[in-house]
Amino acid sequence: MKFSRLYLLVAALIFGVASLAAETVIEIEANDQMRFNTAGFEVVTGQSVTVILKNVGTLPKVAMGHNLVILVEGFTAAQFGTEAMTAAATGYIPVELKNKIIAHTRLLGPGEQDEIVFTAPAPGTYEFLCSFPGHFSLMRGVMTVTAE
Ligand SMILES: [Cu+2]
Repeated sequence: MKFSRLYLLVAALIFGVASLAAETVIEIEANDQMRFNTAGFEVVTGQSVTVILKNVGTLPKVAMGHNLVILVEGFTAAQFGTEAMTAAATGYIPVELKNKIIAHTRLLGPGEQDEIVFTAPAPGTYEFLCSFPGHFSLMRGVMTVTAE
């Protein structure tokens, strides 16, 4: 009896450590060539995900600002990017599309960075983009969420 209790305690401790390790941090760079340095990344459903976006360019924000917008499943970067072009007042995040967003950074000027934290949604593929006007044709990618 004592042994099995100890075993459960040890198992609980190991599981606790494993849960902490399930957090993941993704770093993505955006540059003056209108590119992210990755075409996508993979996370596990239910995981706490931190995405850090760094604008490593030097061009002014009004000419080459970048953000990162992760969309709900089934809504495409092209759909969002097209509508976002006219949403300058809200940092190219259209208010009417808030329900299509899982998470987004703010719009970054040169040398700036921002991070977003969210829980990885259900397994599937989720498009992300930079919604600065005209950037989505090159600045887009896919977040793949796998099962546990
Ligand atoms: Cu951009």
